[in-house]
Amino acid sequence: MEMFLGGRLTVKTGDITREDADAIVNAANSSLLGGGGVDGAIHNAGGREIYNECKHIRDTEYPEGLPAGEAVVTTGGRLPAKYVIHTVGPVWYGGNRNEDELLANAYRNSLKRAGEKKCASLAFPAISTGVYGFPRERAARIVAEVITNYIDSGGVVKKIILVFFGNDDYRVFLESSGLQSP
Ligand code: AR6
Repeated sequence: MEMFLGGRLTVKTGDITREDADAIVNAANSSLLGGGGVDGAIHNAGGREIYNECKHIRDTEYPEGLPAGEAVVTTGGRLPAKYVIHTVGPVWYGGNRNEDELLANAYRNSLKRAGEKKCASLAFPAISTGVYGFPRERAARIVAEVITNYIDSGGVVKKIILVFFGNDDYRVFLESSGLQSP
């Protein structure tokens, strides 16, 4: 585990479904109705209540699906976290389809939603770097920049946690993010 940005950013390995933060972020897809990877793990661990709220949001607010870069909030169900913030990262098509900006938006809008719910702590998985194929090194630089700017501009979420599922992903992030230990 490493800390950055005056202790406000924690970078670690682990299973995000076990994080005891006010909210955790789900790397969902536009359907909001579940999938594999971290999405599957969150729905499995959190239970049916999360799915039911996602379905309601889908039916009432996003009949065409949640666009990439946007974020919505549900209960955390049986998870330790009070809320799950579902965001959709971009699918990587090579870098010329606005993927960088969409990834930054997914992080920014998740932080915004967490702030609206007065969350003091928020944990993120490595959005888009699994099935969606976003290069990990490039994602690391973007994520570090978004979080640095968020903290510098006085964002209400006091503690941000980046949870990497494997040691290799963790190491790549630390080597690529450009963040300096205090
Ligand atoms: N805790 C933390 N990180 C995890 C966990 C976990 N329990 N499980 C997986 N990861 P992915 P994406 C990591 O593929 O690329 C889903 O089917 C994983 O190792 O889950 O945004 C959705 O429904 C990787 O580093 O998300 C969408 O269809 C990271 O989480 C699609 O995948 C993200 O991998 C979204 O693809």
